Amino acid sequence: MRNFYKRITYMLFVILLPGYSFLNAQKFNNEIPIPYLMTGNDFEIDISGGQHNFDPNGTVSEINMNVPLATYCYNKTGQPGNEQMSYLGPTLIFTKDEHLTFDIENNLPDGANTTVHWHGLNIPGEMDGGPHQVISNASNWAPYFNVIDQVQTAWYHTHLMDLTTEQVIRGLAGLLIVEDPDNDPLYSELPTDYGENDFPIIIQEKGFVLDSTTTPPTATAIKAGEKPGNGPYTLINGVVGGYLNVPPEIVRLRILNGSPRKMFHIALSTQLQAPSDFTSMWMVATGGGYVDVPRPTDSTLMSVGDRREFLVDFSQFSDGDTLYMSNLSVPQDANYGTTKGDALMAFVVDYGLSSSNPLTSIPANLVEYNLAPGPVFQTREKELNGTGGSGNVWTIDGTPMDLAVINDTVLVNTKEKWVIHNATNKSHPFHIHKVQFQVVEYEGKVGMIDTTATYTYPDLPDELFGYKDVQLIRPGATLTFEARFDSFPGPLQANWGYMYHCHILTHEDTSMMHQFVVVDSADFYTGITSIPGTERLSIYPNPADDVVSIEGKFEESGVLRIYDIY
Ligand SMILES: [Cu+2]
Repeated sequence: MRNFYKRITYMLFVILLPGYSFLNAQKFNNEIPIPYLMTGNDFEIDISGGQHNFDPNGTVSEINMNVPLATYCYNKTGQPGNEQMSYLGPTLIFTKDEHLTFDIENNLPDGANTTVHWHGLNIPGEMDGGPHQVISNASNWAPYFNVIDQVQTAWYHTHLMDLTTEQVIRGLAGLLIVEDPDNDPLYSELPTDYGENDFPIIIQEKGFVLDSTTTPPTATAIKAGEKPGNGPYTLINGVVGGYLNVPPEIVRLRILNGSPRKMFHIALSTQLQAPSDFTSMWMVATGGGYVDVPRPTDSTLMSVGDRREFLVDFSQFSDGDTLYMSNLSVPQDANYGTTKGDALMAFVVDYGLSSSNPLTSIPANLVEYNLAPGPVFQTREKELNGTGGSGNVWTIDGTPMDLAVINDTVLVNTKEKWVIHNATNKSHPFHIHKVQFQVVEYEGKVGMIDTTATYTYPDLPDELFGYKDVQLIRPGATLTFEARFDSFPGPLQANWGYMYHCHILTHEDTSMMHQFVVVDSADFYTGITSIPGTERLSIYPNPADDVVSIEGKFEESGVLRIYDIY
């Protein structure tokens, strides 16, 4: 009976609005969930399967998605008022200079292993949560580290070798905010009332598998070219057709593109279709922290893995006004899939809402911004190689990812210059762990700019400005960045690798990844021998004063040199 009425409603709609295609009858009637906050020094995180309704109010009725689908999530239950968290995870607040401990339990179904990577943070390699730190099914991982990073919006997600795409699509990602209430003067100046004037916006492309299993394809299928679960629909914080009620104030949006593959070129407008009149968004932070001054823009290209924070002034609108966040066109070489509908979500201005301490004007200045100090100790050149399509082989420098191979050894507490050339015919978002880099030069097409040019710091377009750990590199372009590989309290853990890779997850899962270690001078000048767990080579005892044993499996010939450094 209910379906019957629905059908009647659509018929009326078509009759009343002739000329509208079905697609244009886009509805925004799922209020976007705001992931609950977890704060403190001890974090208990339970990773499990769940059932999640991505469309609780039947927005996308053309395929009837109003059904619960199998998901993965962090902390499904146990948080008062948030028992229904069944996709993504809570927003974690890390306080600068605090020591944090974690108890992370893997209770995923079907014996699945996983990892938890803290994307954006400078922490010891053993705590990084990359492919080396596998949390086996039905067991725990207890990382610990000090928060030394700048105030920023980061995120956490699975980084399981070959299976990151599948596990992110199932739901293993969440937002992470580094705060410093005591020492950050902007903490009291910018909106920080989470869920009231400071909103997380997690954008993800989504396809739906509506058969009886709802299971995405396997890693083998991904390598054969299948793109599981990515598709034309767009989730905001885990729902399609999302809307958010906002107070008539300047609010802060912390936007994360947590998609498996797709770039989003986002803009705000009161126009739903073919928007041309845009509302300014003032960029106040990139992934690694604040920029120098609020930078106004009509639109911004968010590549996979990117975070950006914006201020938007909703006080200029009337009660009940609706703004749409649209996805404008992206360059063809950065297009990894179409988008259904004209807009990703809606913002509804609600004069019944207000925050306790509203911001009334956009600040003139934020922070002082300079390149990291120190001379460049070493320059590295990398090339992104490969082609898509059948076989789907993407690499860095022509060599596929090998967990047993250390691709780069970096001397701790130095500044390096990395030069990354994209020799492929597609755009790739380059991501590096541990550091926040600063672009010093970029040659080629950039962001939405389709003409080739050379940009040198400080004359950079907004697309290249700020502290970053991800930068989209267009085909033929060369990115040059500087980064400090600084130490942190506690041991270096020099033989645990950090990843650098393309953040299109299907590319990462198909070999477009390498790893580096950060070592002290003894290891830097003599070389380190192995990465734990890969069992290619072991030397013991270390240090030794009499007998040294060397064990390992060798599949190729080479020279092994042993130095006495004392
Ligand atoms: Cu890529």
